[in-house]
Amino acid sequence: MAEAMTPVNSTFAYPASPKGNQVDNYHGTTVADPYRWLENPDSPETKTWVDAQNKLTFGFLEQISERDRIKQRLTKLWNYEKYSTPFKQGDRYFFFKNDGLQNQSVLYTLKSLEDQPTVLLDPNKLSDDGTVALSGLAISEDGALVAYGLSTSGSDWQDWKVRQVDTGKDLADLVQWVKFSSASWTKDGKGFFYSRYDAPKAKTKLEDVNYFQKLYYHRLGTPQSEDVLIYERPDQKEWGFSGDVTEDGHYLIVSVWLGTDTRNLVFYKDLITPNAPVVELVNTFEAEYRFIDNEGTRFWFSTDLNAPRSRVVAIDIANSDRAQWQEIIPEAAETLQSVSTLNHQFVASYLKDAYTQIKIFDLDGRPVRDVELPGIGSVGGFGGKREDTETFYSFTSFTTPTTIYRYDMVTGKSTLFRQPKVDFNPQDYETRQIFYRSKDGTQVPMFVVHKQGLKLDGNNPTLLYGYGGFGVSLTPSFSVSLLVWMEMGGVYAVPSLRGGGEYGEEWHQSGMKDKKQNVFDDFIAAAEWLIKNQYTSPKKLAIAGGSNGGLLVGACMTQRPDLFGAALPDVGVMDMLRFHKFTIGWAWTSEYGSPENPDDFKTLHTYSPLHNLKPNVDYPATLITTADHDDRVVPAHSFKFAAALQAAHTGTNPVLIRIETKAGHGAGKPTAKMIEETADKWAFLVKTLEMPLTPQ
Ligand code: X97
Repeated sequence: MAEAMTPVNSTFAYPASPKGNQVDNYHGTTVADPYRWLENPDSPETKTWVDAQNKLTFGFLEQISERDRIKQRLTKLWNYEKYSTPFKQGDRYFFFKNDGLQNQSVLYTLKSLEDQPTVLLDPNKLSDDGTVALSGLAISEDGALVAYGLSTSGSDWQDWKVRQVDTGKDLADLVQWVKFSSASWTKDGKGFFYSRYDAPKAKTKLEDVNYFQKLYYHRLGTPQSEDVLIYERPDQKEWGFSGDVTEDGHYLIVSVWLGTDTRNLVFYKDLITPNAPVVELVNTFEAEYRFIDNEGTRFWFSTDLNAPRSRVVAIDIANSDRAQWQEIIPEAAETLQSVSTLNHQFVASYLKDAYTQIKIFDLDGRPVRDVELPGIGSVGGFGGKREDTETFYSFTSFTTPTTIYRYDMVTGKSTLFRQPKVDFNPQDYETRQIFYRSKDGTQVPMFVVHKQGLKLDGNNPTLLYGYGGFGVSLTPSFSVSLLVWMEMGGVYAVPSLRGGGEYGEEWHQSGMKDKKQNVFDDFIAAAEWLIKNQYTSPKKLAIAGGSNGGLLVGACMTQRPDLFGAALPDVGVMDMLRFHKFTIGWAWTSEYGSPENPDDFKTLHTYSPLHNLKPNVDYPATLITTADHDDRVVPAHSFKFAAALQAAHTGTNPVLIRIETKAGHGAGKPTAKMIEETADKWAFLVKTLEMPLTPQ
């Protein structure tokens, strides 16, 4: 390792990040990787570096006088009762509720919705600091048993246990090394299907690659070592398997997934006929198939086969010849997102310009009605059994806290079920959806939210947030963090970038692999639109995103450092040449391409945030965030990017990294940590965007 150097500019003395001499040859191109040593999270050097970075970051944040006040306001507003949609299993209802500031939501059960609910599972009791989270749930057919997955400190790894609903007591069962899996009970309630990996080495379980997932059956009352292997493919290390028992209990649907590729295979196994084999129903990766339900041998799937915005087809497994497949609900102008069956009808959830529409069809695909929704927002729910006539859904928008409605499938009437009380007036805010043109002329929608009566004087602090990948859609939703940002005078803007799923698989593919630059161009064009239309100016404009959105922020700040005042890349993929070497990173090669492929390497090298920082550039004020147990996107991405940014950067803007402890990629993060993190980010923006704070 070379001599330790401490880059100093007029404000900050960054921790020493010694440069090693690692150089790699990619298809004839040599690429230096001086901070390779930061890939080892357990070395004394990395630990010292992390401590020093956090010391500098928190030292900076603590000096921001508004930080405490922001935290107080967040805490006050966050403290309201939050309900999930209730769901029914056997003769019971279940739902989640968070009192307000509880670190984790609590699972309740009750026999009738008028009864007093009883606590079934309170994750807050499982740790002192809320770092054990419920990350999976499956209830047996009769509602008597609950299989539940627990994740510790934000890791993707899960332990599954089983609780008796009547007694609230756990059985002795313990199922370990589960990841990227749900659980599905056999109808007799004697056990459940789940997927797992081989046990990793304890020391490197947060970094080691995950290959060879296997599908198992766990029989209640037996040790995991006796679980029955249902399916594995030693010849296909990348295949993953998810097992779902059909509502009639007759079949196990085995969906084969290949990383984050949207295309999958579909196999099934007859659970009634003893020793029935796993049968291949769809055995080429050419489209996405999502099982909806079945009536005997007639299986319904939603699929994007020859329909990028998706449609519903019926396949008779007794005669599964493709020529015999029937189209039930054709592709529409809107994008089909999910389908369930209730009251012997299909409930189909669509996205129109990134907001939800719900349509009901009969089982032959004839339209029945549209569900009238309270506004432009996002809807979840519509769970239940095929014969149920009662169901529940949630509605949220940028200014509507998640509200729960009961829906009667027979009358088509919605009735308010749970209305949260949050201390703000939605009328004080306005949401617009505008459409702008990206670099190549593509029209992109963007939600813009802010206080009513905003002055378009080019001077408003603005937070531009994006994701842009994996077919993931960003749809309107309420958050206290956003509300507090707007209370401080902030504008919030969310474009529906290419790479997302808002307009179906074509939209997704137009932001993938060698078209990834389209995503960054869309984000940059969004920034330029906000500036041109007098919302803000570069000095007042911050960009934020997490995970694939952290990559987005990293790529855009390296391409256009002049365009942004601040950047908040959270748990980002920053090293596009090595992402495939850790945990599940290889799964993203369907989206990004692979550094092992010469053409893909060229593309990746042109935008990889880590490899596109230039010396002596005045980068935007940057707060990189990550966490020590992030085993989805290992923190090494953020560590290496921070070291390289601090070395390359000139000027007085702070470029800092905040490393959270006992936390991961985001799922299951305790409320206390979320509030702290948001307070730190907003304080960072108040300081670096020089926001005039009006007292609250
Ligand atoms: C993942 O990396 C998830 C990794 C594991 N995984 C797959 N396919 C999923 C899954 O590789 O869980 C999947 C689930 C949701 C969305 C997409 C894929 C799977 C599919 C079917 C059955 C079982 C599992 N994801 C990406 C991520 O976290 C984005 C969405 C999920 N990234 C981090 C991408 C870059 C940064």
